[in-house]
Amino acid sequence: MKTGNKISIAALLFAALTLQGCSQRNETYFTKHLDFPEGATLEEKVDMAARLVPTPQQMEWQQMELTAFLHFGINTFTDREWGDGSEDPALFNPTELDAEQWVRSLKEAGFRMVILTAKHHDGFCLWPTKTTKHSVASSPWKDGKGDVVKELRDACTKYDMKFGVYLSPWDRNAESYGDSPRYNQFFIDQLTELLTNYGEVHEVWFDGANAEGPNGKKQIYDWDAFYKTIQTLQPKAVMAIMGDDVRWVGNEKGLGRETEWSATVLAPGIYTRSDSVNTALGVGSTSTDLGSREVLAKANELFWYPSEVDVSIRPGWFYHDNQNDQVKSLKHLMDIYYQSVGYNSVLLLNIPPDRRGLIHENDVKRLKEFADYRNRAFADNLVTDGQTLWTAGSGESREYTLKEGSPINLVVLQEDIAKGQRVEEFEVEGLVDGQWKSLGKGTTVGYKRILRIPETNATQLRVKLLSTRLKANINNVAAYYAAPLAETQDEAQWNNVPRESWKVTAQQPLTIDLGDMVLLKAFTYAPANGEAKPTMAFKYTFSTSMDGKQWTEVSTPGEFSNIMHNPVPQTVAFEKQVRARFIKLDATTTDGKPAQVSAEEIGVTRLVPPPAPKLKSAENR
Ligand code: FUL
Repeated sequence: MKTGNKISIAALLFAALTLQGCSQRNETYFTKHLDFPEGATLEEKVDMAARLVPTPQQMEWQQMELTAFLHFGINTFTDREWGDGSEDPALFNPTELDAEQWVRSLKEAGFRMVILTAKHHDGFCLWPTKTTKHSVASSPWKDGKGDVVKELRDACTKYDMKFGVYLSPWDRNAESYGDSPRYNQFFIDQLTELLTNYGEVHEVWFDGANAEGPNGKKQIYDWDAFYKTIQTLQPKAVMAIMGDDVRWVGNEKGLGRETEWSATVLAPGIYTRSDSVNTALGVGSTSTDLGSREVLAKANELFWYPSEVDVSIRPGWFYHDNQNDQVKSLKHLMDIYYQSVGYNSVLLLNIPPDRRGLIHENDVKRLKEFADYRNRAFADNLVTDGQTLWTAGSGESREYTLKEGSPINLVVLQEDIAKGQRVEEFEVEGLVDGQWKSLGKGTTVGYKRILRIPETNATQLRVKLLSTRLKANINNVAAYYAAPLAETQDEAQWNNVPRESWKVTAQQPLTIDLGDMVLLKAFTYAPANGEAKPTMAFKYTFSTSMDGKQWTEVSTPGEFSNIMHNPVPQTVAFEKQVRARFIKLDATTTDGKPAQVSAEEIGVTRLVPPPAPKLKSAENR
C-alpha cells in the first residue's frame, strides 16, 4: 500500500506548523510520519524524532487512557474462543441483553470508549448485515429483528461514551474468503455498513489473524482500500492494530514496555513496505526496543504509532461460565493499569458479556473496586506546583513542593506530546530529613508515566532530566499515595512445606532448616504485602544443603527482574529436583546492598509423592 492519505497530508503539512517557544528556537513539527534525509547523522535524526507529533485524533485517543473491549458473539453460546464459522445462528439467543448495563458499568468505572466485536473470526455478524445470512437476523433473538451494534451505539450516545468496532478480517464463514478480490469487496461492504449506519465511530480495530480460505487460497487483504473506506466514512476514527494510528503492544497479558516510544521505527503492517522495512531493522511488534537512539541510527523513517495494551479481565476473551471465579484481582488490574496507562499506553480492557447479554456480577463488582481504588489513589495530588509547563533538557532539574502530612508512593510525569516525545531518562529524588535521596529512575515519559516508588515521607520532590531529545516539555508533575494492595494469590500455590517445622538458622543470608528432607522443585520469593521496598531482593543465589554445612548452589536465573515494578510472588522452578533439608537465599538489593528477606516471604514447592495404591479388600483377594 502507498503511504496513505493521512501521511500525504502530513507531508504537505510539513513545515507548516511552527511554534514560537519562549525558551526555544522556532520548531518545525512533523505530523504522524517523517522521512530522514539521506545521510542524516544520528544527531540530526534525534532532533527530527523529537519533533514528530500525533494527529489530533491520535492525541484525543491517547488522552482517553482507559478503553474497553466487549467480546460477544456466537462463541459466547458455544463456550469457545474461536468459532469455525459452521455454528448455527439459532444458538445466538441472549435472554436479557442490556447494552445500557454494559455502558453504565464501564462509564462508572472510568472507561471512555467501548469497542464491540461486531464480527469475530467465525464470521457471525452482530448487526443485520445485507452481506450475509450469518448474522443476528437469522437468530431467534428478538425474532431476528435485533441489532446488537445499534443497541450499543444508542447506549453510548445516552451515556456519552465513545464507540468503536472490531471487524475481524479473518472470516471462517464467508464463502468468498480466500478469493481475494471478492472477499475484499464483501469486507468493504460490511465495513461500509458499520461506518455509515451507526453514527460516529472512534476506533476501527482489525486484528492480524489470517488463514487459508475454504478453497485453499490465501486471502490477500486490500488494506489500502480498507484504509480509504475508513478515511472516507469516518475520517476522525483511529485505525488500530492492522492500521497506522494505534499499535498493538505485543502481548495480551496487559504488559506495556517500561521504555515506550510513541515515535517508533516500526512500520505499520498495512503498508506494503512494512515487511522489508521491519526486517531490515530487525524489529517486530513484540520487540522490546522500538525507538531508542540505536534503532534510530539504522532507520530511514519514523512513525507516530502509540501503543495499546489489550488484555481480558478473565482468562478468555469470550465469556465462559467456568471462569466466573477467575476474574482478575484488583491487585492484578492495578498492576496492569500501572504497566499500561502508567507506561505511556492506552489500556483496552476486555469485559465479555455473558449468555444473558449482561456483564456478569463478578466483573461488575471488580470494575467498581478498580474504579474506587483509582479514585481514592488519585484524589489528592500531593505536589502543589507541578502543573506549570517546564521546558528543560539533559542535566536540568526542578524542585517541587509536597503537601505536608502524607507519604507518597506514586510519581506521575507527563510530557506535552503536541510538541513531541522527548524524555529518554529521568530520576526522581525526595528531600527526606533535609537530605536529597533518590526515589526512583525511569526512561521514557511520553503522554504519561507513573513511577511506583517505595513509600517515602518527603517535603520536596526533585525531577532530574538525565537525558532528553532537544528540550522536553513537562506539563505535569504529580505525586500520590496509593494504599498498598495485598496480593490475593494464595500462599498454598507457592508453598507446600508446612512452616511449623521450619527454623531460621541465620538471618543474613537467610538460612532455613525445613525440619525434614524434602525433594524440591521450586522456590518462591513473595515480597510482603506485594509491596516494593528498597531493601527487597533483586540479585540472588539459592543454595541447598543436607546438613547445614555443605552447600550446593542451585542453577537459577539469579535475578528477580522487574520486581521493583511488579512485586508479585516470584517462583523459580529448578531444572532438576533437589534433595534438601536446608535452604539459603543470599540476595542483594538493586543497589547491591544485602537484601532483607524474611522466612514468611519464602516458599518452597516439594514434589508430593502420588498416593500409595489402595490395597484390595480381603474379599477380592
Ligand atoms: C486476537 C483474536 O484472535 C482473539 O480472539 C481476540 O479477539 C484478540 C483481541 O485478538 O487476535
